[in-house]
Amino acid sequence: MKVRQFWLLLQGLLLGCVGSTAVAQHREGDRPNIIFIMSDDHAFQAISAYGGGLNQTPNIDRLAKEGAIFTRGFVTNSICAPSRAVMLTGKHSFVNGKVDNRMRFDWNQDNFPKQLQRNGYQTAMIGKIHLDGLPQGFDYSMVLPGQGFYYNPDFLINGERKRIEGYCTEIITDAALDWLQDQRDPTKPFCLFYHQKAPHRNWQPAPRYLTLYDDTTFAPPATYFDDYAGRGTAAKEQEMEVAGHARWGHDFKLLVDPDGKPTGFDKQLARMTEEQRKQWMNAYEPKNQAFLKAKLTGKDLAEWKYNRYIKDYLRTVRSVDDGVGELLDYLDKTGLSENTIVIYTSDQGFYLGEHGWFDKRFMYEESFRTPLLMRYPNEIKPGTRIDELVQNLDFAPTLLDYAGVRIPGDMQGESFRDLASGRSHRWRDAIYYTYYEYPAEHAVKRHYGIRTERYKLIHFYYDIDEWELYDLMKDPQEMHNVYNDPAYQSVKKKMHRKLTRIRKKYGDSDENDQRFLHAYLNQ
Ligand code: SGN
Ligand code: CA
Repeated sequence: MKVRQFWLLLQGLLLGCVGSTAVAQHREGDRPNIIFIMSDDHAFQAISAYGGGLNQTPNIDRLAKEGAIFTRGFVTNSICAPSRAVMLTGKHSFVNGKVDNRMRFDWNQDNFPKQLQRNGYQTAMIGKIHLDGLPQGFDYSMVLPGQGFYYNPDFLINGERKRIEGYCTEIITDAALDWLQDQRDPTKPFCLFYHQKAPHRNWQPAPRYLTLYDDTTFAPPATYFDDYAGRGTAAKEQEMEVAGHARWGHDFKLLVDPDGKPTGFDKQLARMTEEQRKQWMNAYEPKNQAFLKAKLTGKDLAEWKYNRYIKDYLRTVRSVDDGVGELLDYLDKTGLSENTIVIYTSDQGFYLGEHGWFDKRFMYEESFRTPLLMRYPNEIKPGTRIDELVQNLDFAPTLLDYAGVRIPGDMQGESFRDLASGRSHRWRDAIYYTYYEYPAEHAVKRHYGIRTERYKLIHFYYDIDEWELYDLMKDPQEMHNVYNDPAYQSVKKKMHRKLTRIRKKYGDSDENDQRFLHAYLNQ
């Protein structure tokens, strides 16, 4: 029997049982299920499918092998909550209104899960969303309030607060599997948001991975000791250097600093159970004591800090990858793999020591770019590689397209469904970026800019007025601002023209920038 006939028969039987006309309109076999996996601050450099060489992520890599890897996936605003708002609405920050982490998000506006719901999908949101208020567009939500905790986190389950004992990444995976197994309505297609908090700062690993990489020494990236000489004020004045700004307790997990002063990290341990604390202390105290005894200085100290940072970061990534594996296994086991789109992405990229940094926010590549992998056996050939400039702005229209739902005219992104299937390679030649959260933690100045395949033009404003231009082909690490280089004057003019055009296309302006600045300074 053909698959389609089988589904029709099955739906007929179901209809007979439940007598619902809604089921007749939305046959499960017709429309794909969606599992939208997002982790928080997961750098593409820490996914082995991207070839970074740092770690192994065999489960996330499966999506690249069995589906598509996007080599130029970008965000529109490299910070958590705004990025999620863009992903939900398909609109730039200055249109959906959530321009920085502090501003309130208006859940009453339309979003793509609401559209899916209206069109017969069952929807659920499990994990980190970082947008306050009860999530709208979901039949079920189980979300971390704010940033959430790694150990024994609280959740808001359909709005009701409950503390769950265990490790955050594993709890979120279990909850996603439980939802698929027990709460899913098999007569409807589903869209599940499975969103991890990890590997967000402060990078606390799971009990089982506290000593992973203890026997490895990681060499910092080539630009770790960057002195920012080739760039302007913004790169120099940030506060996100691993060696200079990360904290002894919060980030490096020392109970006392090298001068013997308590760091306050014990307060974080207080959240753990007796057993968790014991395991933690057994794993960290020997390495902490060895560090304090060694009395490192200068370059050695900077390299130790990088190692403590990257190991904890990669340990948390390991649990994320495990969770993806469990989910993919579940889909295989239940026969759902074929008709389920699985997307893996992050709310933005992250610096893993490049330019000496952790955190994100900048329009420079490591934080502007974000991992993007997608599997959908019905349409995407295994081993597909996509180099076009796609953005998180495109998720909403793309997923609506797959679901057969009309894409609202006011969404600003575009469906990349045809790119993924190889049906067409007609695509945009430039993408637009904005960043607003300044003055704030990490001191990354306000900026906006445009990126084409080869060039990037950025304008930093508010307390400075500086332009930067990068030739990404000759200078992929963005070490040399060529804005004033005579050889680049015609490129510069062209990029300025493009920037003006793209700002107009999306409806952005200096007035917008001033309006959001005013709101920010007066909140
Ligand atoms: C916290 C972190 C910052 C991070 C922001 C935003 N500090 O404030 O390092 O930039 O979140 O991250 S911490 O002391 O709480 O660890 S975001 O991903 O939510 O935008
Ligand atoms: Ca984030």
